[in-house]
Amino acid sequence: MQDFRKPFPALTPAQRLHLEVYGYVIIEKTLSEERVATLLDKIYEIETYFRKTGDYPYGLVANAHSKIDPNYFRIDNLPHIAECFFEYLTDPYLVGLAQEIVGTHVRLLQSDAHIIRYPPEKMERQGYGFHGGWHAEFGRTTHGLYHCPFIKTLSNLTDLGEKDGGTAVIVGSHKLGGIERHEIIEVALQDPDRLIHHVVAPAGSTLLFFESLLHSGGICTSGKERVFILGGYWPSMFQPHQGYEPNEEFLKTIPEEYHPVLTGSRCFQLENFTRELSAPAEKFPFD
Ligand SMILES: O=C(O)CCC(=O)C(=O)O
Ligand SMILES: [Fe+2]
Repeated sequence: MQDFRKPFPALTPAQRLHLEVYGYVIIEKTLSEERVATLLDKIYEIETYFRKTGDYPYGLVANAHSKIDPNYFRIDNLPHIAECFFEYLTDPYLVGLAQEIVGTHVRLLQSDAHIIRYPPEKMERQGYGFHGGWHAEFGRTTHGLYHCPFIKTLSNLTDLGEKDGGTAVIVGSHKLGGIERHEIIEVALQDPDRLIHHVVAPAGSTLLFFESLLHSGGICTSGKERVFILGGYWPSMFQPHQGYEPNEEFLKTIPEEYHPVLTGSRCFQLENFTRELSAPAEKFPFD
């Protein structure tokens, strides 16, 4: 089976420990300024075209999750829409991170890009919308380290300061499968300064998290627009999420080695990617 090479371990020991304890880790500047600019241009170009014509360019199709509100534009199922999206979603380092924390070979189950520009008053009125908490019990532990089948890489394409509404997370909630979600949320809100963390990071950074972690869009009080792109990954033999099926025509145009991550063609021909906490990260980019 042809499959492109990814680093393993992709995380440094300190990054892996952060993820273990909090359920998320932020890796700063995973994307170069040039890649950030290219992604931003493409996402804005699609929005501008849509607002002008009421239609999507590049054969993009809306699914049940897509949004066209004046304050929120979201597009979905992206690998075949533009080269920069394909490169992002199949980036060997990002897929390496996904593979390491799922603990085996992964496939893409969802991909989306978001532009959020709510006025601050509306944001504050709406408050958090914590969700996730996705079956923490499905996780498994190897060498004392937790793996969840469903994980996300979420890269911010705009700089995120304290007031810019970066993703909010309830720290450590990724392992709290035995407690009702609403109870965890209510308790976390009793001491948000300690129990809720927000992404504050320069553009091009990546939030890596377990979907079992309770998370929400942050509350942006600065009025700054937030743009991000993300990939959701899970084991190869799982199905794509509805509306994110791979584009058959596009698959014919790309090298074979990219098929497994887009289609799950490895199915259950899986290896275990399990590490010890102190194992150093493999050098990446490769020599
Ligand atoms: O940062 C956000 O707005 C939340 C994103 C989110 O919920 C997700 O990617 O699953
Ligand atoms: Fe989410």
